[in-house]
Amino acid sequence: MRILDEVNHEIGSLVRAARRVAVLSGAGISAESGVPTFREVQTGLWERFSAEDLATGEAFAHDPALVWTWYRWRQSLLLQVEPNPGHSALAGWQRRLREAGGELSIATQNVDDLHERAGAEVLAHLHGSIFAHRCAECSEPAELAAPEYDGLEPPEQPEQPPACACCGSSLRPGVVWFGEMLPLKAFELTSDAIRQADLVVVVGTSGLVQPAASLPLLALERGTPLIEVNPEETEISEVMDYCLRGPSGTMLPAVAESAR
Ligand code: BJW
Ligand code: ZN
Repeated sequence: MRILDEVNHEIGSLVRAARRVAVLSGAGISAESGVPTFREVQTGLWERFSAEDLATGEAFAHDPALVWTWYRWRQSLLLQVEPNPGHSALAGWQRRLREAGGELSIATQNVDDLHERAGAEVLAHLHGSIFAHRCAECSEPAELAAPEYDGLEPPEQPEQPPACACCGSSLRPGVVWFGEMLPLKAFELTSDAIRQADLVVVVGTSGLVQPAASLPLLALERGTPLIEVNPEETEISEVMDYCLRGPSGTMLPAVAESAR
C-alpha cells in the first residue's frame, strides 16, 4: 500500500491505461457539497441520536415520526446543495472513457442523486434512494411532493409519515436500513463491474458497512489495482494499492485529468 497526497506518475500510468474503471463511492464524496457524512455528529431534533440509531427498521417501528422527519429533512437539504468537483470529475471521466469505447461504472452507497446531477450515469444505488418512497407493509411505491423545510435547520417538530393509498400503513423511505438485504440486482451489477474492471477506485467510504465494504475485495481475485480516495485511513485501506489522502473534490479532478 502506498500513501500519497497527490497523483503521481504511477497512478497517472494506471489511469491512462485503464479501459474499464469501477468506482465505489460513499458519503465522503458528497461532503464537500455540504451533505453530512454518515458518521458525523447530528444536530437539532436528532442530536441525541447517531445516524446509525436512526437508519434501522426498529427505530422506524419505535418512532416513525422521528425517523420519517429525519429523512424528509435530509431530502430538503439535498435539494439545496449542488454536486461538487469530485462528482463532476467522475462524470467527465465516464463520458470521455465511453467516447473512447471504454466504460466507467459508478456504484454508490449514497442515497443522494448528486452523481446523476453532475451528469453521470449510476450503475447501482446499493443502499437505495432517499427520493423514493414505498409502503412499509405492502411495498407499493408512492410519489410525494418535496418537503417544505428550508433544509438548513432541522424542523422543530417531527411529522407523521403519510399513509399508503393502498393499505393505509405508513410510507417509508426507499433506502436500505441495517439488517435489510441490499437490492440484489444492484449488488450483482456492482460485483460484475468490479470483477471486470482493470482499475477500481474507492472514494469517500469508511468501509465499515457490509456487504458494500467487501465489494472492492473482488478486485483482488484478478490482481486489479485498487486506489482509495479519502483524507482518512479506513477499514479497507490495507487492501489498497494506493491511498490518495485528500478530499475527493481535489483528488478526483487530478485523477481524472491524469487519464487524458
Ligand atoms: C471524505 C471526505 C472528502 C470525508 N472526500 N472522503 C458484523 C460484521 C459484519 C456485518 C455486520 C455485522 N453486524 C451487522 C452487520 C451487517 C450490517 C453492517 O455492516 N453493520 C456494520 C455497522 C457492522 N449491514 C447490514 O445490515 C446490511 N445488510 C445486510 O447485511 O443484509 C444481510 C442481513 C440481512 C438480515 C439480517 C442480517 C444480515 C445493510 C446495510 C445498510 C446500510 N444503510 C445505510 C443507511 C442508508 C440510508 C440512509 O442514508 O439513511 O447506508 S448505513 C450508512 O452507512 C449508509 C451509508 O451508505 C453506509 C456507509 O457509510 P459511508 O458511505 O462509508 O459513510 P461514513 O460516514 O461511514 O464515511 C464517510 C467517509 O468519507 C469517511 O471515511 C471520511 O474519512 C470520508 N470523507 N470527507 C473524501 N471530502
Ligand atoms: Zn400499503
